[in-house]
Amino acid sequence: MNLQKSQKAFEEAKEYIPGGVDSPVRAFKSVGGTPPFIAKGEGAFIYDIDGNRYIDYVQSWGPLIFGHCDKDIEQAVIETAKKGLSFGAPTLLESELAKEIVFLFDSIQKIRFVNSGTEAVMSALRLARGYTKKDDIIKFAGCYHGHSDSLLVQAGSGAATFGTPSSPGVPEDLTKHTLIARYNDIESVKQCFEASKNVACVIIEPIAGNMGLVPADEAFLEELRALCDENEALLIFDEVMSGFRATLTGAQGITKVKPDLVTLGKVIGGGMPVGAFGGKAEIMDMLSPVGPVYQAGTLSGNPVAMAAGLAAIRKLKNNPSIYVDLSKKAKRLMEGFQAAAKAEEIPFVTEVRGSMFGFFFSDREVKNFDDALANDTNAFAIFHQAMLNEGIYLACSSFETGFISTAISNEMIEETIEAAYKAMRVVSDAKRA
Ligand code: HOZ
Repeated sequence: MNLQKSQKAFEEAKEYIPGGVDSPVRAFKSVGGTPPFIAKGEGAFIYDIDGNRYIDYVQSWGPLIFGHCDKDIEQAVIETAKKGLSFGAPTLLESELAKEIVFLFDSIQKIRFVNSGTEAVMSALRLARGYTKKDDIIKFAGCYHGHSDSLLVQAGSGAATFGTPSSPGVPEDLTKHTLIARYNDIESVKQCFEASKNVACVIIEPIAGNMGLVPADEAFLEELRALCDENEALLIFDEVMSGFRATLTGAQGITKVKPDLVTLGKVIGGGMPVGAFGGKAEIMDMLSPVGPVYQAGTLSGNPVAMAAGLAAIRKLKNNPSIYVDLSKKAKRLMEGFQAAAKAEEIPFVTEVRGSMFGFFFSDREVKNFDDALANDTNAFAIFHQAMLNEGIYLACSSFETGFISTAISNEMIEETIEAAYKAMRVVSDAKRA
């Protein structure tokens, strides 16, 4: 594959931007090679500046559930942009999107929009602390909730990819309020509650998508809810990734457990930068200007992002069968990858939740961060590179998740599986060498 122009662009970018990227995993450091610089997207495909075409299973890390350049979203963006990009004043679009989300999610009575998942989670934490008048939080090793200080402890995603799950620059004075539990292990949560009587909230990705794809067990979530109630702590579901991805209502379309607060992002912006946090009215009304908990943002709820989000959410709401189709495709893809691994006798496990899929080069089921860390990241890197050579663009770390968009056809899934057979052969050859 010719990546000459991308190589040159990457070298130049490194002169001006740390590592040449604005978000670490994009540098391809853990899989090697040059990240293709993207020129454009179209439906299921992205094209790099050397003219290579790839089937895109990253989908901008989740938001693009309809693929690239969806006509309805594109039109909503263009029409809204023509009327002004931002006002820093209320618009009807904000209430319209809020209404759609409140209608869909039982656990959300009120919602506030921000600009990213990081901001949503950071604000939800402050709200939880302000509401409960307590300081400590419990998070799970391997869950990633954005890069705000309190949460960059034992974090997944890029932090796990680069082996720095806890970052320098985060004062110990802050992280001492973050207690770490083990995903899918209720005893570890009990221990945290025993260690602190000052827990404001437990935050969890109910479908973890940042240590690879690792769903929480139903019984675990139920016990977590009970523990939060017993200890008068709030339960926060971080559905930035799973919201509108796993089902129309994210993990909440699968589990019966109801959180007190929910964070959203990605799909609700239709590809524009958006985040949101919402929950019970009584808690949300603690926010300024109604209550004392301060939170603000100049570009929050900006009209273009709201319009893109509305177009995306309305399409999903009006076509709920989309999820059945996406899930079928994700399952077929993972069955195909599994068969390709088996053909080469490579230990391999897969997971699917709606349009989200994940896989590990591992001989055991992955239930938590320790299991995820034990996967063969070297095999993953070889597989990733081989798939890229076949024109298949997968997330460039085993601590991320893959996504199916409605633009991906059954034929493309079969083409991807064929590529996986070749790529598994490359992995197998490399292991024998
Ligand atoms: N770690 C992010 C996804 N979980 C990557 C975001 C990006 O690089 O755009």
